[in-house]
Amino acid sequence: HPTLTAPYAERADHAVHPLTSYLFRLMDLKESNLCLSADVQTARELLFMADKLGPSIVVLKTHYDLIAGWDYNPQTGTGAKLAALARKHGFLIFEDRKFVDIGKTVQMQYTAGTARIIDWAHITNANIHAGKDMVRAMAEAAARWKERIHYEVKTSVSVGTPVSERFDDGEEHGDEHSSGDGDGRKGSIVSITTVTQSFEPVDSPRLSKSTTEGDEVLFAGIEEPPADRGLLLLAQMSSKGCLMDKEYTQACVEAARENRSFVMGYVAQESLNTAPNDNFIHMTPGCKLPPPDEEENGEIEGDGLGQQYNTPAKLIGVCGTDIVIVGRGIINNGDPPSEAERYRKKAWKAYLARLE
Ligand code: BMP
Repeated sequence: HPTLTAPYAERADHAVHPLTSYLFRLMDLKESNLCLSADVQTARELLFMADKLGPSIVVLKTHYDLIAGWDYNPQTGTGAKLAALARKHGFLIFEDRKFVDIGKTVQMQYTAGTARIIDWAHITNANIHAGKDMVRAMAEAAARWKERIHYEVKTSVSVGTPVSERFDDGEEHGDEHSSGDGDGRKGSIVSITTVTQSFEPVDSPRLSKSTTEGDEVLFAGIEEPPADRGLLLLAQMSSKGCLMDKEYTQACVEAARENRSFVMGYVAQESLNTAPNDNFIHMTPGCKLPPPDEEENGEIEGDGLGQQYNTPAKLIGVCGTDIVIVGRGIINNGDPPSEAERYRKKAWKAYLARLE
């Protein structure tokens, strides 16, 4: 596994995908390899958690379809608000949608419909059981999305202008949007703001590297993420009795290598970087720490519904993942921001130990 002992900063320099490169740099800068799985009940709680825990994390993982009161308005809704918090604190948004269908359907689910995931989620993921062509379909959709963003920036049309007035490329841009807060405006692309607005620097001792370079305000020494979208392949799962076999996982590895400009890496339980030039990023759920007063080498109990847990030390240090994904371990704690810091420190320590 060629990437196990390479520092994240070094892997940033060699990453094919611009967003992977950005994420590795963000990890290095924030000294964090923690992703929060923000599986809370309401949009209000989601935004609260994103704001409070933002300084500790590099990725915020959502399941938009389990959030009550998700506001679909492209300019003022939950996706737009999350995107603003992502800019404020410097983290990427990962919608854990686990797309699985024929390519055409997946393209539509990814870019249109109610949630318009592509507009606010930097990263999403796919289960390739239906065949790897669907990865190419999503890559094409993301490339079209990027072209629109570039066009938007070049012509500096203001945010909030109806898409139908901004583009004349014969594509449907979801102008039928009706589930927002009803301000009568037609749909527009939330992520335009990602490109045109600047970060609000955050006051935190660990993130004291905020600087201004030229006209650009840099958050914690890093610019805004590139206007790219990335995909993680769901190669292995944490749940008991998971039916994803070795052959399926290997098919994910092949699909990743064939789509390096769109696939950032994997959701998996171990490192799948086996070839010398593999530099994919790995994110791993099923992560929990024992309470602070208990021994860390003890078993961590599952949730009784099939979820199985490992510690950050094992997942990062032994299994070789890059980012641990933690949900209930943090959210169900009485003090989520402190608990997130406890996880961040443990996971970062495991990474530093791996480098030695
Ligand atoms: P928790 O840490 O509370 O067990 O949450 C884990 C999160 O990661 C959930 O959002 C779940 O959907 C997701 N997940 C997982 O648990 N195992 C996988 O293999 C893939 C996942 O996306």
